[in-house]
Amino acid sequence: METDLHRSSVLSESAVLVQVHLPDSDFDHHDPLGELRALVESAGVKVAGELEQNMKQPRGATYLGKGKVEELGFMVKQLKAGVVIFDNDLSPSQLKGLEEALDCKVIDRSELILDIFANRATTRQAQLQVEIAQLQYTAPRLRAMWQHLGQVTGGAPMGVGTRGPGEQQIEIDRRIVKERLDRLRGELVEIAGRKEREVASRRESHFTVGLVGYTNSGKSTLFNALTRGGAFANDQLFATLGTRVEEWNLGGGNACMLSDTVGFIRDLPHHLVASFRSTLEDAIHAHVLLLLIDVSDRRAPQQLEVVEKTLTDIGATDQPRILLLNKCDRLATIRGIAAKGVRSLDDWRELKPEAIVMSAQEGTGLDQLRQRVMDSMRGELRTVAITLSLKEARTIDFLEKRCRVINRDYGDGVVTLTVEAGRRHIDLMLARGTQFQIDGIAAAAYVKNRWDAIVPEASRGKPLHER
Ligand SMILES: Nc1nc2c(ncn2[C@@H]2O[C@H](COP(=O)(O)OP(=O)(O)OP(=O)(O)O)[C@@H](O)[C@H]2O)c(=O)[nH]1
Ligand SMILES: [Mg+2]
Repeated sequence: METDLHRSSVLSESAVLVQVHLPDSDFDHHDPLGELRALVESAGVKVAGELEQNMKQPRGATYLGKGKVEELGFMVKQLKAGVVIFDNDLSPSQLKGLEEALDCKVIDRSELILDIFANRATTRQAQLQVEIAQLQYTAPRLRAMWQHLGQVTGGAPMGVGTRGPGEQQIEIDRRIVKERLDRLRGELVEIAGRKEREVASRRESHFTVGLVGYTNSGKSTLFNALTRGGAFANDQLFATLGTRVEEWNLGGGNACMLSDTVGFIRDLPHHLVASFRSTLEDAIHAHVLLLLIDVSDRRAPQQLEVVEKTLTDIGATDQPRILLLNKCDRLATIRGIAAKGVRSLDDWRELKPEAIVMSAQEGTGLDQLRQRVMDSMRGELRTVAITLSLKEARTIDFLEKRCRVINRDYGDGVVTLTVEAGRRHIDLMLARGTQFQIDGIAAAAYVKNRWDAIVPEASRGKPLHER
């Protein structure tokens, strides 16, 4: 089945950006249209002009007041803009009302994001996800369009219990949209199921680490610095839409699987969040999350909040998180950071003492990061006596290489190694199917009844994911 994405309705046009400041809106005072501008430029659209307006509340059919609409109409003509893009979310009828008044295409931030996703989706999964979100988003707009048609063609008056031609058309369109949605969802469920199994099996056989963060925070750059790379990193929002997984060699014979994925953004259209859930599967189930923020962005504190909230929304709450303060090199070059509203590194250190200060681009902080992930991976080290057959040469070799061996005691075809091991080492040996004993007890039973039951002194009282 061909995917019928609505590719780029705005590409190669120039746009006028509009932002309405409502009393409760949380905008960036230094550069209120900054993020929308970056999104628009990411979509390949030229910004022709910008308009801001303070309002107590939006006004009915055109969102803006009459005078502002006229001013905007004038700008559109003067600047020969092909599209008006609102930072605020507009209702289908407001979008339509504005389009009529301005005689120009009008879209809002959610639709722009959908557009960017539609243009960048390369995997079948991403394409399906975007089209589902688009259909869900466009369906209510179809309604507004047909209702309007009902009125202008002189159909029966619209009202409770009456049905104009528009109303009948809505029924037909709705059915078509619903059928297509059902088909796409069916296909996506299949792909998502496969993906879930893939993630689950990876998680069983490897220690998995997920990279998450706001869009453009440097995830793919870090991914490329830590693995053999291959992720597309670029100074644009939503450069990455799919998931990439590669081995990350942590040194000393230890490795984990690192995944890079789509970035988050504030007010992501909720259809998109829902349909992108399976792309985030790797992150949701990772053993550890690396949470990246771009400290050179003055909106970094708000972005961190968005990332934390999104992680809660998608259910990635059980694993430990390591906070990475990325692009620290830029703080040295941004002059007068306080004046620009950017937080200093000292502020960050005070606020988030556990975070790692780093630069993915220059490679600073990578050793510290490696060490922290290694610590998480090994878990608390405990001194245990492991007894196994001398025939288990590979496992003996594994223990000799990966753990500190304190004592070796050879007996009748068996060896007892007293080692400092973490839960992870034991899991790996169990996953290989090796038969062995820990402190004289069958390994699986030991793990269940002793290892997990006895919480080391230092971890008591901490929530499970922090142990
Ligand atoms: N100065 C500086 N630039 C960086 C650093 N890390 C990444 N960048 C730049 O930031 C931009 C975005 O980097 P990406 O790695 O694509 O960011 P991302 O988080 O993967 O972004 P999306 O996939 O779009 O969500 C690129 O131009 C990188 O070169 C850093 O430590 N310092
Ligand atoms: Mg990326």
